[in-house]
Amino acid sequence: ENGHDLWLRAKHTAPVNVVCSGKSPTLEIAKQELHQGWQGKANATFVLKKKHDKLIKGDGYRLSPGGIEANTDLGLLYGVYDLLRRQQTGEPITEQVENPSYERRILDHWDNLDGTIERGYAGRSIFWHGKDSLAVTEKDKKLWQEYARADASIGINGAVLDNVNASPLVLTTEYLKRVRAIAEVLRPYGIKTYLSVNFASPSVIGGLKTSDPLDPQVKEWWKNKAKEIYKLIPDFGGFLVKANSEGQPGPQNFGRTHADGANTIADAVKPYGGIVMWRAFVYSANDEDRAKQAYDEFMPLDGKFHDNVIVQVKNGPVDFQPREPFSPLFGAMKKTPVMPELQVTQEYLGQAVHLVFLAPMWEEFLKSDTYQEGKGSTVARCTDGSIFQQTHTAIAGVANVGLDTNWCGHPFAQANWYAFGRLAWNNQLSSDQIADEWVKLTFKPTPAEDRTHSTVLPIVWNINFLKPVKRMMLESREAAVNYMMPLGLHHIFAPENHYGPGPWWAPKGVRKDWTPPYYHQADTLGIGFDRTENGSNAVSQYHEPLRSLFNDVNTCPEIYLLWFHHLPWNYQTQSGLTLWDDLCYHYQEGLDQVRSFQKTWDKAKPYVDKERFSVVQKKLRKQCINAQVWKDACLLYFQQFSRMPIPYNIERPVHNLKDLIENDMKRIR
Ligand code: BDP
Repeated sequence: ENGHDLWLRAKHTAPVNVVCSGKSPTLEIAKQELHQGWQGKANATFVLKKKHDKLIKGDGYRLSPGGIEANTDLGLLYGVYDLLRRQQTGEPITEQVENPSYERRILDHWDNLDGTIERGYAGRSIFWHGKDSLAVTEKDKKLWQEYARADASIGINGAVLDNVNASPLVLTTEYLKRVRAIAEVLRPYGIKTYLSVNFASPSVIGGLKTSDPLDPQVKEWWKNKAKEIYKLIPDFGGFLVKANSEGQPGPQNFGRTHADGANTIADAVKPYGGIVMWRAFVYSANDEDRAKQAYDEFMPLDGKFHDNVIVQVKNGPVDFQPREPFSPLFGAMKKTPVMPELQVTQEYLGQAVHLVFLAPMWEEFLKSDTYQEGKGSTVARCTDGSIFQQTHTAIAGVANVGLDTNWCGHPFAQANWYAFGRLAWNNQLSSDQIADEWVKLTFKPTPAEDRTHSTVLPIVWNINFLKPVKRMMLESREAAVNYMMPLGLHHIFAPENHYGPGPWWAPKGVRKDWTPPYYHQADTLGIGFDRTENGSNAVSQYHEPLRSLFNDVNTCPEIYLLWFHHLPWNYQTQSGLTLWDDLCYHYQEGLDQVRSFQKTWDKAKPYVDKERFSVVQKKLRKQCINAQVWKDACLLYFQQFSRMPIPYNIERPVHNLKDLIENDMKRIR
């Protein structure tokens, strides 16, 4: 068992008679999946039928015990995956219509053309192996097909094939040919290809004197490029752009706005139905609170973007932290469609070492109420078209997929890929439901399978494996928050690799907003970033009643306390403890939680294959060691300012601060 099969493990158990009159590569896949995965009544007849039905939207479908109806072939395929999932997990198959929450459900691969992956922790790229390996091999195609199948099985219908820090080369003909080959494999599974593009491409590879988006030659260049691409890939999805952010070129280099830049590129793909996803991840090295900058730059442009542009916004206002409040751009922009960008790869959440199930974080985000159009204006509703009229709706997840045999590095990181797809399809799903499905699909032994343990009664398996493992997953994100940055702390990571702690890291000459002390602001008087009206006033970017709620320390949710407030060490929290003591207890709690995960997993041993058992066991051990480092590093460092004792009923640190600072925290993995 090497984990390569992900959640797609249904073995042929019974013959089925599939009735389907249409013909297409997608329908062939649908039929094949049914034959190979059917677990219903033997020799039953199952009908796949294209039918125009007003209740079915986009690639949605109507599922019933005897068959599936959909408007599109892809809808039928999605219905088949749903049916097979229900057969495997034992969920009822009653008549129901399933429609996707978002039109575009996209994975962003931060894959560089040389095969490395920015923030990838599961090996090298499945798409790129460098400029000397642009020829497509059978091995490539097999892997892309497996990838496409996994995506389609959870409803993902788009893939951005290269890093947002984009190389202009991806738009040259030799690379585009490889993109075409990838697109051909992905197409029958309903996955459109997209590319991240470098804003300076017209001058870098086009030989133009400028990349000014208002220059007629530049406009012409983008139009011709789009024409070339659509000739190769008629269903090409469009472009993703990171501009004027972290050193990337953009329209501001030419005195133009984000809207000018986005519109020029959007106009080029418009005739072919393409879109531009323009990222709002911008912040410059100035005195303005970094958390405010995306809103400040983009709000004035609301309504200025052409209708095939979607502004892509990270869930939080800073950067994929273990916990952030939602970015105030959600809901605020009313005339411009906004799409959430989530990070599936765990850059700031333990990478491929820590077991952290991200669905609870995304659920918290999607269900956050922005109040923009009154109560109930959740981020989910502000982005899926149910509140604002939008020509396009979309959601993106930064992928955690690489060449590792098990795709994601950590067996449980597969659950985050799964969860992203499921939430993109249905943004109302609960984390509990997603974890339940994933654990059953990924680990449940079928009677036909020859596992080392004897046949496990489902009920025993449910009690001894499903329940505790699910509980561990559902608790794991809060555990990470507790041992890394509880009570609203954020971005106190070691630099660059963002894995271990580095609250002290602030060398001279480094941009302040790249150093942890900028974010925690600890001094002898207290800790936390003052974003109230008396501080940076970031609270003003939120709609009432949130603005006042966050602004007032007495009503600010404690999970965001130090995000919005700078408070004295002896400030009394809701628990009745001093802030310092409460912080200590949170760090201890996080560490204790990881220890309990180790026990949970050890107890699960009889119910899981040797291989995955041992991989996860080893990783949990590392996670525990690292959680201890996090706790000791943060408490010993902050204690220099609080000058208060660590509460005597929690464990003493086992490291010395000096050693921790001298040891390169980047390498604690
Ligand atoms: C940060 C990552 C960096 C990305 C950047 C982005 O550390 O590697 O390039 O986000 O999203 O979190 O553009």
